Amino acid sequence: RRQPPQTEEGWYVLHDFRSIDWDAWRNAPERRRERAIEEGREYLSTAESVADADEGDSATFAVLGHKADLLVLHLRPTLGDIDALERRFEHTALAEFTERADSYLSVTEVSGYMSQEYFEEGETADTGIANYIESRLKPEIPDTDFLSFYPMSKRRGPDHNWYELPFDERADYLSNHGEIGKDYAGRVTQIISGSVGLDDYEWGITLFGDDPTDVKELLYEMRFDPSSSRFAEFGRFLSARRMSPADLSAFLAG
Ligand code: 76R
Repeated sequence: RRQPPQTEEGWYVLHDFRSIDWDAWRNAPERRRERAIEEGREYLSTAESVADADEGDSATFAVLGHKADLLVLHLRPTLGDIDALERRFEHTALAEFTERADSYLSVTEVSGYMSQEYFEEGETADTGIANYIESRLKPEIPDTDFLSFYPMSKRRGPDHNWYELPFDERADYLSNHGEIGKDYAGRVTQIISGSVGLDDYEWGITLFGDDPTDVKELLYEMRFDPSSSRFAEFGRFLSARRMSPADLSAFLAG
């Protein structure tokens, strides 16, 4: 029997990618632009202070390349909270200058591969594990300069099918995978969120670091590890830099 790992879910995660209509922006009268900056800044700083919910986190990023211009990352306890944030943005004067470039919906997740005791003992699990689980389910967005986001799935091919492996084999793969990750502690932090049934791939991977080449080096090393080389299928990759809502005006002015 192929046993699924137990999982526990935490906050919902929305990666909200917007692109700016730069022609419309340049052609708009000064007053409209000022209102867009003011309402955009207000929206972003209110979201970042989590004024709309009891818990969660939000952060703003400037996206590199053609895929989008802005990324607003939201983590909230319910889908209702996420839905309200999406809608509230549409009602700002800034939204008049933006298009939806992309989006990704997922939920923070811990799986029972490494922490079987926690799932077996529940409430009585030792506080080390409980704290670890909590930090995965309710992550604070790390305060780093660089972000890399991509969705991924585990392969279901004729030769390599993740979902037909026995539990213990999957746990071994992930244990080796985790060892590689640990070498990058302090340089790369990740938020792994599950998206089965929520979006097109099975997980959203969001990596944070101050040096983009640390992220590149980690991913390259993982490509050679069997848990990625045999079983990983990737979607699109997006790179972004952290930006303060106060910098919106400079961002738009160029
Ligand atoms: O949480 C843990 O530290 C336990 C070990 C661990 C698990 C179970 C772990 C560690 N990961 C786990 C699960 Mn991971 N992870 C990815 C990617 O680009 C690629 O090749 C893959 C994308 C990265 C970069 C990454 C980083 N991991 C998973 C799963 C779920 C599998 C399932 O449930 O079936 C996916 C999809 C996935 C993908 N992982 C780590 C990292 C890093 C940096 C670590 C070390 C974490 C630390 O020590 O803090």
